Amino acid sequence: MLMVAVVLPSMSVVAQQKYGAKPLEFESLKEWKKVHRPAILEFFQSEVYGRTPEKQPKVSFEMLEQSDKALGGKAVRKQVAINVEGLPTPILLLIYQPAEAKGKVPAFVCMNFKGNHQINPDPVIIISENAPKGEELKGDAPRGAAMSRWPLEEIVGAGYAVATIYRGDVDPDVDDNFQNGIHPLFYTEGQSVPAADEWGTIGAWAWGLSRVMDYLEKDKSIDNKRVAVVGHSRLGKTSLWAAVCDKRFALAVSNDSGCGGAALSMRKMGETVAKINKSFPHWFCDNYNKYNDNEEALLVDQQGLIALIAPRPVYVASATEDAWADPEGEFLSALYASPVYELYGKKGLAISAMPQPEKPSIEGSVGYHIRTGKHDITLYDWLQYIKFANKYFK
Ligand code: GTR
Repeated sequence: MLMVAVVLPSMSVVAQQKYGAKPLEFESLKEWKKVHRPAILEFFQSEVYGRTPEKQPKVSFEMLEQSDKALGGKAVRKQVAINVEGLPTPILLLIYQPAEAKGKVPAFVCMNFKGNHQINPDPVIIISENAPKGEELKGDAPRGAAMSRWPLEEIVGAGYAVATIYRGDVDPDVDDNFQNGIHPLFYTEGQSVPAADEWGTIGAWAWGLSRVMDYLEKDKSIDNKRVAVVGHSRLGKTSLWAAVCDKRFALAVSNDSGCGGAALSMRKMGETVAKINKSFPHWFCDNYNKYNDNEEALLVDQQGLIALIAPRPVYVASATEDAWADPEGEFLSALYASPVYELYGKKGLAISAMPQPEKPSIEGSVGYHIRTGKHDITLYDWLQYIKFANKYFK
């Protein structure tokens, strides 16, 4: 997870280069690795999501609860406190994994929006102190309200573990000037907010996903070489960034991630950089504001983010009624990252034009589908991710 400052071998070449919103075509894998990859990584670290500080707090794990009779006996449930030194409350990790498994199982790591208890009505799920309560629930049933987004029986039935944490346990999704959540733990003496090139909330969430990976590495029933990171919408932006920051994620899925996720920004369709920075000033680093109504100044568009994950497989998904996330921009990003996969000898996206709804493309290392319907993550989406993951993990 440590992001070491990069010394760029050919800074002058890079400085003159603008990668834009185009296919990322380079001469050789060597050139990609030596020149372009470091420049693009540096750009996303310093101008978009912000750097993750190097100094790390102490993290420990505590098993709070365990049962092999979850989901009607189909699953083992584990609840683990991820204790971060200095953080007032633990990051609560909830895992469901197949009850009957021969050997270690692969896993999907996925952050949730409103608390672990919203993914399933299972009454034993511990409710985080940070989860929305009373009024803030806006009529949602407190337990199992997001169940449609978490088809646990299908995922566990397919032989996968699901490991989830609540975003608010890592960093609250509000513009609090970075006074709560994990940011203050990283401030150096005299510092009270992140510097312009330091992480915002998406960077913090990605850091949290890496702590889940730390736990999974210690859990002997999980195969830590077969862990996919999945996220929907703002958490899809986060899953892509988490996969860039942490190579232990062997596969990444971005579901309807839109602006600042998979979608190309320079198209200015749906949500734009200016709009996202205005509505969510805490998601990205301060430097990202330079690109408000100034997308052409970006060194590279969001296809660069996907390319940074290569050669590990990535799946990008869209929904037909999700114009705000610019489905075509999400598709093009996957397409434009593909030449980098080819440098590694892999097939990128196997198609070159936007497919029909419900016609997924999973032949290459870059997968894509567009589903009929709204901005959401559904059973249909998950079934495609399972199929895609099976190609690499089974
Ligand atoms: C919207 C935001 C999107 C997306 C979405 C979500 O309000 O504009 O970028 O992140 O929220 O997370 O559901």
